[in-house]
Amino acid sequence: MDLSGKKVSVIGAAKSGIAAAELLRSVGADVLLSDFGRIDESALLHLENKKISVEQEGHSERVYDADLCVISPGIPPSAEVVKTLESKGIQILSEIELASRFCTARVVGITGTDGKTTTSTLIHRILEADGLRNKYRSFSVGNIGVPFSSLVKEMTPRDVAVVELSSYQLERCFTFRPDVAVITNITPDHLNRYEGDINRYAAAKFRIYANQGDGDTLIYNEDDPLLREHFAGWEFPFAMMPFGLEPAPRGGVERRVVLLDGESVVERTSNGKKHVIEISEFLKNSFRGRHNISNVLAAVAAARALGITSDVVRSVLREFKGVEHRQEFVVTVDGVSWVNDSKATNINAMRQALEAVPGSCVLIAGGQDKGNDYSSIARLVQKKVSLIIAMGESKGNITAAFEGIVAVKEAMSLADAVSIAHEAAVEGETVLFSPGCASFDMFENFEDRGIKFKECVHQIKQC
Ligand code: UMA
Repeated sequence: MDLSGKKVSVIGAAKSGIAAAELLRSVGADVLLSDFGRIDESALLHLENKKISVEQEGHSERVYDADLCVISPGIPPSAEVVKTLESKGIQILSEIELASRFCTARVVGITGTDGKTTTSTLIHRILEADGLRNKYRSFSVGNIGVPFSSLVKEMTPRDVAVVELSSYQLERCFTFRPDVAVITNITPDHLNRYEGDINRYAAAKFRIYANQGDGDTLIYNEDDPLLREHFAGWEFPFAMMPFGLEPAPRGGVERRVVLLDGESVVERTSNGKKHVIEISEFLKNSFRGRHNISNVLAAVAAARALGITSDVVRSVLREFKGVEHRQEFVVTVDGVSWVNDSKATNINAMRQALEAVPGSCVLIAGGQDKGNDYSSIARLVQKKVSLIIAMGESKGNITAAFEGIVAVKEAMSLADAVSIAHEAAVEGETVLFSPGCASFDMFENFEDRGIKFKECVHQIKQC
């Protein structure tokens, strides 16, 4: 893509926007980085050093004097600036699309509502281990927190980019073509951005395979009803690798990575079945639950598609201890296990965490509600939860949904929630912090929320 001398506006000056602006500047584009809020001082200094023009506290008319626009994922299609760009016929690319146009490495793209960070991390670790032997590098980028644009120019054709992709990032992708694409599942999330329509949300996710073709692979979870139905009976111009914990549907594509007797992961080869790993070898306190078996199946399938041997896969899986803020075991205090699942920003993630808890738990939940239907987990809550501690903006909704089903208390702050949980939980129980909501009502992001939770827990341990 020749952007030399082209005028490009970049909208949003947080991580993605800054990385996109730097990439564009490095290829000779005339860049304007525009944010409707304030840009922090250190970022301003950095951008000034890179000779990137910046405007803040509003998008001016200069934004529309452009040949092309690159947009940050957090900016919704309904934003005024987007509508104006569209009305003026200026092409808008996502930051991922931009980066992919400069990418020489092989690409593994991972999307889905839940499990994408764990699956991306597993695939990245497997590739890192294989890369040590075979002299290439794996780059973990995208929604995981490191913009694709920030590292794409370091990548060579020998390397692999493992790109975690949100639906936001897949919007406005037009030519992005991963060699291997993974869809972990699709359940309601972010529906406020998609006018309450799960099909619009799914359509954004499906952009992950839209440009795949001969030689590429699509890996998807057949246990997910929406995905199973979507891909049933279709013929695609690329390899399909369904996986699942449930028996395969009749007449579907034969699975190449299989869970045998609920115990062993095996690969189906032309010479029969080849053992990869027993699930007892990778499930552990810090990495547990059925959903993580699904994530492992997806990662093993990706490794297979990339031609990585099962001994590399096995050694990585045995050592894998999970990902921070995803059902992360924190500590045991007085016989009570504390688990940080701050990444659970929707009901499905909360459901998975509850299912993975051995025995009963005290659940701390709440935050910024994205239109949650709490009734969908009422039975599970009744079975597993001894007390719900509701916090944040949605505490009233949570109380209303679960009162009469299980004991509910409301907390004034996270520290208050932790202290109530400490008083209430009995030996052998788990305190699960799985908010099921976004974090922005009280915290900077889910990482900030998870770190603060762990701080509170360590404080009660010291008392
Ligand atoms: N802004 C404008 N004009 C507008 C609206 C917003 O200028 O009309 C500005 C804001 O003031 C802000 C910037 O745009 O400065 C926001 O950009 P952003 O929200 O895209 O933030 P980034 O730091 O670039 O982070 C993004 C992803 N954020 C979102 O999708 C909301 C990060 O995913 C990702 O890690 C990062 O790019 C690097 O690729 C986070 C996330 O919450 C983890 N993702 C959601 C999720 O996982 O559920 C989708």
